[in-house]
This record gives sequence, structure tokens and C-alpha cells, in this order.
Amino acid sequence: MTTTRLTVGQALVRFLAAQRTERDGVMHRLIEGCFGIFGHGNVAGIGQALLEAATLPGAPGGMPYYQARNEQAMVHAATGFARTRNRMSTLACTSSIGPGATNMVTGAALATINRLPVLLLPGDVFATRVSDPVLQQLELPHSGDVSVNDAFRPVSRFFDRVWRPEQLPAALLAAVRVLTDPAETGAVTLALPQDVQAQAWDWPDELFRERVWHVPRTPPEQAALARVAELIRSARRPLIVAGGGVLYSEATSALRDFARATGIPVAQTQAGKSSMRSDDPRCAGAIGATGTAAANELASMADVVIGVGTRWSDFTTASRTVFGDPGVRFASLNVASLDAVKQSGLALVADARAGLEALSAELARWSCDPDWTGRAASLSARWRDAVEAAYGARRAPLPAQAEVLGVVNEAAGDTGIVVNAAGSMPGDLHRLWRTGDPGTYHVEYGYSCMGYEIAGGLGVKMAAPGREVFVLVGDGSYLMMATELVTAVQEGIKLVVVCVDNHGFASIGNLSQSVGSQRFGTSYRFRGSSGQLDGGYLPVDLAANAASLGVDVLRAHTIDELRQALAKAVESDRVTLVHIETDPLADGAPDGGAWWDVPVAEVAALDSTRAARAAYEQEKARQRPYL
Ligand SMILES: Cc1ncc(C[n+]2csc(CCOP(=O)(O)OP(=O)(O)O)c2C)c(N)n1
Ligand SMILES: [Mg+2]
Repeated sequence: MTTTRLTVGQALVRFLAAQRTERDGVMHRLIEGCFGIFGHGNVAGIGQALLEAATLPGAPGGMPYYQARNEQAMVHAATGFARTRNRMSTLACTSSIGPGATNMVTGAALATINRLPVLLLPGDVFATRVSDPVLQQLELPHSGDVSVNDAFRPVSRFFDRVWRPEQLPAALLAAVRVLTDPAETGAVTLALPQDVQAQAWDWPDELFRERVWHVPRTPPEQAALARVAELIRSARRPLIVAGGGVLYSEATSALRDFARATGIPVAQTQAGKSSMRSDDPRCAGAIGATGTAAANELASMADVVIGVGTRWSDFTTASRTVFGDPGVRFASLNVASLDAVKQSGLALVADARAGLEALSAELARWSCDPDWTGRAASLSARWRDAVEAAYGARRAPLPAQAEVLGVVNEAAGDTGIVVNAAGSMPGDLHRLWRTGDPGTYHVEYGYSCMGYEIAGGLGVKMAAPGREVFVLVGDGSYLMMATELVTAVQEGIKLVVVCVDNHGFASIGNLSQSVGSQRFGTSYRFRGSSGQLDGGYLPVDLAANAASLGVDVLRAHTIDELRQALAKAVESDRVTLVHIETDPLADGAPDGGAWWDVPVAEVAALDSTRAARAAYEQEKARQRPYL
């Protein structure tokens, strides 16, 4: 056995550079690069290894390095990258120890919740304990081996701490297994004590050979397939709910063919939107709390609901109220058994594409009642008219948000990718946005993390440099984390950012009002004479802020100006932010009629809260356990 003497950091980088994924005969590099912010916890270990990998001519295990501004943001960028590549490739993220590391915890949770692979490499405290972990001593009196990095455990799908060099091969192989397993994937964290990173070891060369991880298309079990086919055949009003798994499995053609052959309408979750063109007659659009009136009405009547690649989030089921038929039954095609058994459904554990193809074969020559298919098509057509009206309304003096989305939708066309995450836009986008190509709708709504938008958009563009990427960001989200605009400028990664400024949290303001809390604390105002935050609007100039970061900025005041600004931004090869002010009290999107469980105070001195509580109790009574 030949060996090579390298540090743990150098060995790790060389190993990562040699990992490949394969599906349907197509090979990908698993880790395409490494984001990092250096501190004493990683500068001399992983940092030195990345320096060698990036700069030594012909170095084995070359690994591009990207500098980030904020550790949370770099994890978001890696997550956006992985989603755009349908989980076949991702990026690694290295941080120092302590605050740099824990800044990544939110990013880890987001990646895990969205079932997206990212590899996190936080520095950790000395394995030897000879030196104390300066600046980062948690010092629990009852436990010597807990560091702040233990906070990654519940938000990672795999966690290991490499206390000794000999552990590294096993930790790396386990890490990559989870990253490339479609049922288990999410954040994978390898915590690296700072002394161990720099320690040398004689590694077997076998560790660094190119390794191919075959991403399976797990076929369904025959008996389960027969059970689900039987259930579908018994349906009078069947409905498909398509989730993100349809996109990750590249099953969009299989979904379209299945829907065409069977006549079953298709509703879509946030992650599943763009799994079908929105002008397809079988497409009923968004379902659930942020759904369309069409899909939600179909859901209220459906007797058999077939989930494909969905984890049935609370938004999708409208807090278990959207499926209204008293005898409704579920089937769930999912690669993860955790998700396949939800809603007491018949589980069909399989890859989405393999499962849909098998179902199509099993149900050959069967189609559902044409009246039901026709009813779905006319409800969907009516909703498309409502979108047209919302996009075309012209409010004055300030435009409504829906009008802004309409113009961005037009600029994005079939191929541009829209990126968003939190605020009032995800709901409006889910209901309104017209989708063309698969994967062009990138709304992070598993965690709905403010600050994901720009960072995630950066990762999306890195993964799809040939596509125009439109980042929609609210003023609240912008203020939380606009940092990676600097990274985009530094790397010449072109984004079109549309900053929708409504002076605060329109979404939570509306929610607050609906639960009787009177928009308390949700707009950006000075403290007024009443002693409350009800004075004039804060003079925050986000356009000037973006310009100060090196971004080209265009200010639009009307919908026509927005259209012109977007045309200019698309033409430019520089990062461009278009700023537009909208009316926080008029978002202009038609209602999809669904509910969402946000508990209201059971006792209150305020009339507004008491009235909201009464309404809440009525809605709450509609909740179903689906047992
Ligand atoms: C990190 C984080 N903190 C808090 C929230 C709760 N939250 C959801 S939307 C929102 C306000 C978003 O404001 P903005 O980006 O301006 O969008 P708008 O609501 O005005 O559309 C808040 C505070 C969140 N989703 N993420
Ligand atoms: Mg806002």
C-alpha cells in the first residue's frame, strides 16, 4: 500500500475533489468548490489546504475557493447551488470556530429541512486540550467534549467530529454517502478541531482515487405499486400533489405524461412549482395556504390524493384543512419512507421518476372521469384569468406587489429563474407566477428564511450561469442579509435583484392584523409622540445602500419604469439592483381561500384579539387528523 503524507486539511480537500456522482449515465463532480471565511479555527488547516489546491500548478485535487461575507449566507449559496443542480453537485463551506461556526447553524437547518445537500466544515476546539480554545470556550461544567458545534447535530443529517487523523476516511465516506442519498440528504457537518486540521498523517493513496457515487432510481415494490394503482382506479375525483422531489428526480416529463394519460389534475407545493408548465391544461397550480382557488377547490373535493415527492408541509395541507372530502385517502410516492407514510397514506417508496413510470404502466388505458378532468381545467383557466387581472391592475400612486411580480415574470419568460424566500412574496409567487422550464421557480419555503434571497440567488447563478437569475427581495430580508451582493460583484456573478420596498414587514403586518394584533411592530417607523413605533417612515435608502456595495442601481417609481429598468438589467453583464416602492396595504393578489393555523390569544383585553380568537376557533374546527 503506497501512502502520501498530508495534513488532515490537505487530505480532506484532495478527497473531496475526487468524488463524483452519477445518475442515468451522466457524471457530475460532487463538490464543485468551497466557500470559506477564515479565522484562527481554519486558516492554517483547511485554509492552507485550499491555498495549495487553488495555486500549486497541477495540484491533485484542485478545489476552487470562494470568499463569502457571512457564514450563514455562504451555506445558503451552497444550498441554492445544490437545488439548482438537482442535488447531484454541491459546495462545501469552511468556517472558523465559535461564532463563524454557529453562524452556519441556520443555513444547516434550512438545507436539511429542504432535503438539500451541503457539506459544512466548522473548525472546532483543540483535540489535545493542551491549549485552551481561545475566544470560544463554552466550558460546560458537566461535559468536557461538548463544543458549540454540537448545535449542528439536530440540524444535520450526518455529524461527526474528527478528533484524530485516523478517523478521517471513515468520516468522509459516511459524509458522502449521506450527501448523495436522495432519501437522507441534507446538511452534513464534519467538525474539525483546529490542531487536527494541521496534523500530518500517512494516508493510503486509495483514499484519493476518483470515486463514483451512483444515485439510485429506486423502483417501487410490486405489491405497493399494485395497492396504489388499485386506490387510484377506485377514485372518482383524484388529485396529484407534486413536490420538490419531482424536480430533483428529473421526473417532470414523467409527471406530464402520467397526468395526460390519466386526466388527473396536478397541484403543486412551493418546492414542486415548475414541475409542470403553468399553461398545461392539467396544471391546477399552487396548493395549500398559499394556493390557488382552483387547486384548493379541487383539494376540497378530491377523494384520492396522490403525493409525488412531497413531504406534506403544513402550508401544503393548509394546516390539515385543505382536503375536505370526509373519506379522502392518500397515496404518497416518495424516496423517503418518512414522507411516504404521512397522512396515513399508502406508501410507495421509490424514486419519483421510476415510480411515475411504473404507475403509468400499471394504469395503462385507465383514465379518470372526464367530467372531473374538465372541471379541473375550467377552474384552472378561471384562475389564469385572475392572474392576468392581478398582473394588469394599475394602482396609484404606488403599485401593488402583484403588478411588480407580473413585470418580473414577463422579463423572466420561460427560462429565467426567480429566487425568493420570505415575506409576502412567496405566497403571491406561489399563487401567481407563471412557470415555463423545470427548475425556474426557486422559492425557499421549507424554512422561509429571511436573508436567503441574495445569497441563495448567488448559488443559483453559480450553478446555472447560462440562465438569467431574478432575485426578489423584500426590504426586511434585504436589511437582514444583503451581504453576498459583495461576493457577486467580486466574482462577476451577474444577478438581477429586485428590491420590493414597503417599509417593513407587509406579510407579518397582514398576519398580525388577521390575528387581532393590529400590525404591531411590523413597519419601519420612528417612535412617535404616543411612545409607539407609529411615527414617520425611517429614511432608509436601500438603493443607495446597494450602490455602496458596488452594485449598479436603477430606481423605478412606476410599473413602466420597472419594465424599462429590468430590460436594462437583463442587457447588462453586471450585478444590478432595481429598487421599487410598493403599497404594503395592497398586495393585489387574488385569494386562494385557504387557512393557516396561527394560534390567537385565548384571553385578551383587546376587542381586535377577541374577535380574531372567535374566527380562529371556527376555522380550527375544520382541522382533520387524516388518520
Ligand atoms: C430569519 C427570519 N426571521 C424572521 C422571520 C419571520 N418573518 C417572515 S416574513 C417577515 C417579514 C419580511 O419582510 P420583508 O422582507 O420586507 O417582506 P414583506 O413582508 O414586506 O413582503 C418576517 C419577520 C423569518 N421568516 N426569517
Ligand atoms: Mg417589506
